[in-house]
Amino acid sequence: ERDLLTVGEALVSLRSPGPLAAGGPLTMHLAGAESNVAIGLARLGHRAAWVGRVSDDELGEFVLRQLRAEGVDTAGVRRDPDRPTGLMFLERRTADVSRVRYHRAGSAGAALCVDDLRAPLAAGARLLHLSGITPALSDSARDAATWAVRTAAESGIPVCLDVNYRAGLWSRERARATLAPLAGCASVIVASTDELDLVAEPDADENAAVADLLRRGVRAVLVKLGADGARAHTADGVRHVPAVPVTAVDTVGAGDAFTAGYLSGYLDGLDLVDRLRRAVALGAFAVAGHGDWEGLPRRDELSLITGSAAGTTL
Ligand code: KDG
Repeated sequence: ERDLLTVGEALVSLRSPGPLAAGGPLTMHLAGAESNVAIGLARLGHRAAWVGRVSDDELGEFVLRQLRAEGVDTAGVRRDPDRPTGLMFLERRTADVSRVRYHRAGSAGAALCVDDLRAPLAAGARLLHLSGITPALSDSARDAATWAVRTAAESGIPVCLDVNYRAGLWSRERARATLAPLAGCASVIVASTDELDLVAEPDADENAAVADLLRRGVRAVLVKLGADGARAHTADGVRHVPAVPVTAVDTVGAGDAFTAGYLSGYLDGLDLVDRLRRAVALGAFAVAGHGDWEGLPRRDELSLITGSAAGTTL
């Protein structure tokens, strides 16, 4: 059986080492929150599948080749002959500041619909993962994401929802109207502190949002704290783990790596704190290397940054 099914939009990311307006060389990479998570799990030896739509041209081919090279199952991917693969420009503006610009309106990924997901979901998986980016892409993608989450929950497949708010795609009010009801179907919610009120009441603080989510059946609420590590809230209370100290060179993809680490720990049957430790370890690998997912570890590399003693429990 498959361990993980993820649903989302994969993008081609074009990275510029300096100001975009000055031109110069760009490098081409695969990006996309859900495909990043799938790669993170595949690197650790789990059977991960990604579903979405890509263009029927060279860029769609590039996305598929990258995912296949990483061992991600792409059998359910639809090639769309009429729409382009979405682009993301990542511009390193200063050593510490990068800017993101999307060209994704009307993309193949945004044309995702319920029918694209029927067969992949019927094939089953131990977990379904989605981020709040997918329902923000279009009305049909919102319907597809909602259908997938509800169908998985009804058939007993635990759902992980990463809020992943993207201000360029929708307002906080629209995000909350879609994501708050969806969150009640999830087993795991991943959020940063400023995203929690998007899955609960407006202006809810962390404790109020967590109480609301746990009351609605969510089993674990994971709060990413960046360099301060992460907290997990469950019915048993709250646990915190510190971050793994590394030299951060690129924070894009860190949240997806964190989620992949947590889900890997879940699939391996680790307890909550060890899941969190694996989550922050993968987050550290992501920020310590360039690219969304390129620096993520294989299983035998987990101890590289955590020391061999910690590595044995990871
Ligand atoms: O989490 C990293 C993602 O933000 C990046 O890969 C692109 O999916 C993406 C998005 O929509 O921002």
